[in-house]
Amino acid sequence: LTGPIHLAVDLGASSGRVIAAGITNGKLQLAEIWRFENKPVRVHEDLFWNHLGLWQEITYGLRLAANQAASLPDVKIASVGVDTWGVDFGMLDENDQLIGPVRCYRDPRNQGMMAEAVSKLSRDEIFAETGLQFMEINTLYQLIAGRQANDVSLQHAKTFLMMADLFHWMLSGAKTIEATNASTTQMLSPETGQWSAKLLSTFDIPAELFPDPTPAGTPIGVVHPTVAEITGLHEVPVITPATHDTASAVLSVPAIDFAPAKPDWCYISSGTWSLMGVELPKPKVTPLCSELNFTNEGGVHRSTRLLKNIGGLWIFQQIRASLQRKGSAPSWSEMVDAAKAAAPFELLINPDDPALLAPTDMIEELHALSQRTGQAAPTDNGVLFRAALEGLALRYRATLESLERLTDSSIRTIHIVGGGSQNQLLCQMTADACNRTVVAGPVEATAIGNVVMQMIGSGRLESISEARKLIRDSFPTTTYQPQNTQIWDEPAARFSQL
Ligand code: ADP
Ligand code: LRH
Repeated sequence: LTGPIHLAVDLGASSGRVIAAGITNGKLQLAEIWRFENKPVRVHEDLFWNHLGLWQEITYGLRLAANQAASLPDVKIASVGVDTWGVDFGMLDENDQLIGPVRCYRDPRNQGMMAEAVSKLSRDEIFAETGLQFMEINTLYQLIAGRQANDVSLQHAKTFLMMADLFHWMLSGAKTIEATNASTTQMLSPETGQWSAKLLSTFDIPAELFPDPTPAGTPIGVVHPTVAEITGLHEVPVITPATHDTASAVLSVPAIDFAPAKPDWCYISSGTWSLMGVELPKPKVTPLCSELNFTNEGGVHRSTRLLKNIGGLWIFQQIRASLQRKGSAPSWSEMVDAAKAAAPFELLINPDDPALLAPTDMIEELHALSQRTGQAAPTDNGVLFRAALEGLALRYRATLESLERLTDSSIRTIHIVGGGSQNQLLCQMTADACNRTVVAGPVEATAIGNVVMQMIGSGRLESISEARKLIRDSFPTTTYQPQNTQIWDEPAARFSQL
């Protein structure tokens, strides 16, 4: 890398990384500086994130970046920005002290809170105010759960920050909420981009906790002197990217057009979750959208990400975690090879089955699921690996149909970005089940989206179109054409009855 370098701190639900990026000879170049694990921490029934451990990893990674930059003659760190998963948050008290641990969206105390909410304000009214899909993990239901539990952190809170904003505050002292991640709360109006006063007052959530949303690409401060001491990033600007990882990932889809009214491509941001949708110029807060339970999340430059959350590679990850606990630790490619070798459609799994959201042991849960749904017990782990991937492909097929209905358009290409784009079997299954061309890559979509937004914010890139051209010119993609599509028809019919 040479010249000005932008640092992306990119935290996913399964891992975090610090990535440095610069432009050399018209190409965006990335260097992975530091990578670390992330996983929820259980204490009795409660589920948290280890946010202080994450902060330690982040500052360690930033220190490495500063050291490497100092050893290279033409390199200068120009800015830093953080993105994370959506919906989760932390709070500060009146003295700007962090209050309590940070909860994980899979925390069981959220169960039943959606029903609680719609008993106060109808589902239609909540949807009209927010345009968001109904999922128990949404911030709104987490806050209602906190109120119900008389959580002291809520009683003492003076500032509410989403996860990435919390890390921006730790980095710089700035208390901001970036708009794309704020849009995942189900408390923001997609029309105005502001907090919904009606929702906050209905659920007794104090409006003064919430800073006004800040657009992605805004410089929000510089690295705080105390953090500069440990990282070496003296006076480095902090520029907020699209802090919602999915918004950053969608920004780096190597498509040509930005937010077309009639999209002919869709994306799957493939990681712990699969986020499948289209990028539109305006929200679609329609009865059909509500019925199909799609979401209108905020994208960069006030675009809309009309998408659906699909249970994702979480199941695949948790099968592996279960095996790890028993002492075997297959690699991703070993799991994919075993899935390839297994017979197709032995077990159908709906990745959005609520029982799979946070089971104690995924393998045991999948055996219980096979019984509950009247399917044969899986004969070996290969069947489970394959079923986790086939379940995703089948869910993508149904979601594609809904997307085309919703947007009244024909989708020709599915872009798969993120860690899951490396899973060639899943990419081919997606092409086959959906009968569409799949274009896979880039893998580090989120970090790329993060840095290009910092480049736009610092004036180094002019527009989203220029950023996307740079991405197309810089990262190779792999194309999968549909094959044997008809073998998916019968399982798709069975799947829809699950
Ligand atoms: P998140 O941001 O949610 O933490 P990532 O985008 O980092 O997720 O994707 C992680 C997932 O990518 C893993 O769970 C794994 O299934 C998949 N993955 C990572 N590396 C590979 C690989 N080499 N081959 C196949 N799949 C992979
Ligand atoms: C993906 C993601 C998704 C959210 C979920 C909590 O990492 O941000 O967009 O719904 O995590």
